[in-house]
Amino acid sequence: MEDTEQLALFEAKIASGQKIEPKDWMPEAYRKQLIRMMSQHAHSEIVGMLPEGNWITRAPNLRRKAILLAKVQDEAGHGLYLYSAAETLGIDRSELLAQLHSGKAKYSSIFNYPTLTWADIGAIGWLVDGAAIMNQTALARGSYGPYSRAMVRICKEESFHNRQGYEIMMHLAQGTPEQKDMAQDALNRWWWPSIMMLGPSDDKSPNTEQLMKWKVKIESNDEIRERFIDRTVPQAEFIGLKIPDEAMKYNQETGHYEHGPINWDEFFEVIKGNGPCNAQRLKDRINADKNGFWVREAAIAYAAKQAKEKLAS
Ligand code: FAQ
Repeated sequence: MEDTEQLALFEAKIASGQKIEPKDWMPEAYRKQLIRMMSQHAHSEIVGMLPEGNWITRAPNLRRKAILLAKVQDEAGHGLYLYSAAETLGIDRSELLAQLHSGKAKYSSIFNYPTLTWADIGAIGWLVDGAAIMNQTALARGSYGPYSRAMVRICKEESFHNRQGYEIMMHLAQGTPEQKDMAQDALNRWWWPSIMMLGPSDDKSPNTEQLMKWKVKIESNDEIRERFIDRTVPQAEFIGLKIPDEAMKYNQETGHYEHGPINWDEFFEVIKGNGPCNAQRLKDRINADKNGFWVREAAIAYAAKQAKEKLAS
């Protein structure tokens, strides 16, 4: 078939709500966009383990430690599903990881901020996982089969993460005045970066138009941001914390909150590599990769040995 015919078929499939599967014909631009977005997403999951991993040894009690360990492990699992899903597009994960470690690939801006107190672990679960779910429940309805299916399980796990984060914040907000201050301070520091992690405003988002046309993205960055804000502001009020935005107000007519200006200069600086922790995160990720080499080598050797024994029996 001619490319024009293939393209018409591909677009008709998407318009009728069918999924595109790895062996289906797809335009090169669709494949490239998906590799870009899915690999950035996978990198975010594994880099996202670092700021939280920082608190595993300092969790305030055994219960909190066990929950945090499980959460960080879940993020590694999400990275695994997403690298596997990206590989269905004909790229090897070693190449994707090389792009991350060389600083060429992006990962979410949010993970370039430091986790200074235990309350930051609460704020990440509540706000960062909360924002991630808003985005990912939309991506679960996207057109590329392996990506959208990976999102279903990831969203279920992120919902649990979101609740554990909110529960930490609730406890701190009901604790001593110092604990409440710690929760408020974490909210002050994580609010704006969480709003920004949903991507630049629609007028500054070059990829959205094409991605929405192909139903990879179902909603724009600003639409998702509005939904996240509408859901999160009442949650802050419920536990007696204040959103650090003097301009934030509820508009009775639209039924939505209106927020103050977002510092997009800060966002673009962070994604250029100039955020507070970019250099540290990259260094830690490269070390984690080096230190884990023997584990991967041993796992591969063990799998090969088992396969050989199975063949011989
Ligand atoms: N950080 O044209 P757009 C998580 C870049 S998972 C860095 O609007 P697009 C779970 C963008 O790549 C969090 N860069 O781009 C967890 C593009 O540059 P490029 C990650 C960003 O793709 C929780 C340029 O700006 N989630 O948190 C960011 O249409 C706790 C122009 O932007 C995903 O990756 C950013 N925040 O929309 C883990 C979801 N935003 O590539 C551990 C999948 C934009 O052209 C602990 N991705 N850029 O050079 C998406 O939904 C989309 O890619 C967006 C961006 C919405 C992130």
